[in-house]
Amino acid sequence: MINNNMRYLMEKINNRTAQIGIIGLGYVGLPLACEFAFAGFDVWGIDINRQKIDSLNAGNSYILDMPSERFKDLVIQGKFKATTSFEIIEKLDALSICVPTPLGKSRDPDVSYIVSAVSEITKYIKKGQLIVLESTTYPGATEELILSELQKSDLCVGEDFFLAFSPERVDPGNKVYTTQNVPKVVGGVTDKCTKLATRLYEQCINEVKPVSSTKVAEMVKLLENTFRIVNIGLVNEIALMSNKMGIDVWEVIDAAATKPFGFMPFYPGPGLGGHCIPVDPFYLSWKAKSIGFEARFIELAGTVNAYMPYHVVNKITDALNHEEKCINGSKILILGVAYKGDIDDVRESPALDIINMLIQKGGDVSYIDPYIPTLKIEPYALSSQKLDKSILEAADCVAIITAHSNIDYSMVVTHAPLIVDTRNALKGFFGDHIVKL
Ligand code: SAJ
Repeated sequence: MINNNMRYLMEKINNRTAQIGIIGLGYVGLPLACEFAFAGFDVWGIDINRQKIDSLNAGNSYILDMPSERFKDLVIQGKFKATTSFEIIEKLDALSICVPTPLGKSRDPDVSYIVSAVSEITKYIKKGQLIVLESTTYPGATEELILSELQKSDLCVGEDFFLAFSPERVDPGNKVYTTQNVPKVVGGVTDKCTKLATRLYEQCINEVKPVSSTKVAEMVKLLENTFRIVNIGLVNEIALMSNKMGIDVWEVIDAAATKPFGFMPFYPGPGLGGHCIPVDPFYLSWKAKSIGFEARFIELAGTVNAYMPYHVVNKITDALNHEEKCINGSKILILGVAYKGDIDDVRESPALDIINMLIQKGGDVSYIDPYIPTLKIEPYALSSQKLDKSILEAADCVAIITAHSNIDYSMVVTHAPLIVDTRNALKGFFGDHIVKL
């Protein structure tokens, strides 16, 4: 039975007069806020970082996927406003939480950002509001961390307020799949919660997939990213085996990828970076462990992927050794340090571990990455060099760790005396001075 709260909110969603709030204005929250604003809603962005708020209110976007040219019109039209004050929640009808969910030092889930956002929401929550958690977390977290807190206010979920989980599926830097055209999974605590959250996202996202509960929605996201970490771990192990057998794993993968069904290519690399794949599956394995279940695939994939930076350092050591050189005292130029190609993010990038190990072994290490002007690897601070033939010729070894598409690889092949290519960036180039993963 639909009550007045639901009817009233549904009406405001349908005529797009609902006031929308997004907590956390990062690579997930800001594009989502903009999609609601482009759809005609008035949107408030809430973030604790004053610098971000000031930049956004000045019409400047710091997210590559949301260029300022598009963003600033929303600010000029007054459709998007940003604030550090959570008090605005009192004026909102719907609220999405898009805060980070990293791993703590002991690689356990760190849900502190969700907890602090919820503690603010409980101060200002009012009847009739819809709250959606988007941050990736373990199955059960929406109810354990949010529902339990909000119910302390004597408000009844599904009647007085509505609560759902909807996993973010943002692929930073992806020009084809954007917030608007990637199907959105939504699961509510009650049917009414699911219906309201589904209707809300339908206003700005092309396809919305309702599921029966928050736990199903939470598990959908974890399956998606566990699928990746396990398959990346598998292909890294195949690469290690192929290496020992003298087989070109890249040729193997390309040939296997001709199979039109039942196969999906993944590629070996120097390790696993980013804030999703190396993190999300460990939310699942942590929760599984808490109920006495060992998620062996996740743990094994983690072990294999964590070994890859060491394997790359061994490849560099062997390549230099072949030239009767050693790491100690050699000029080693790292090409690409972001965690994946064509983005400006170094979080968990394997390049950080590789550079640290090479410096520890006495290597004279420099790097080039057009997306990353400076790099801090305690206690070292490095700056990106400019790619030219002199820096290539001066290096004892060039290691391609991230394959940005805007690098002139023919210059690299022509002028670098020795190259360790961990990404098959030099596919189609040949030479005895090229060593592949
Ligand atoms: N990687 C490999 N081999 C591969 C694929 C990735 O070594 O075959 C490495 C990358 O170099 C990177 C790490 O794994 O260091 C993660 O790469 P990713 O392609 O999974 O990129 P992410 O971390 O940006 O993952 C995001 C995820 N999006 C969300 O969680 C919403 C993921 O679900 C997407 O599938 C992925 O983008 C994507 O497909 O690009």
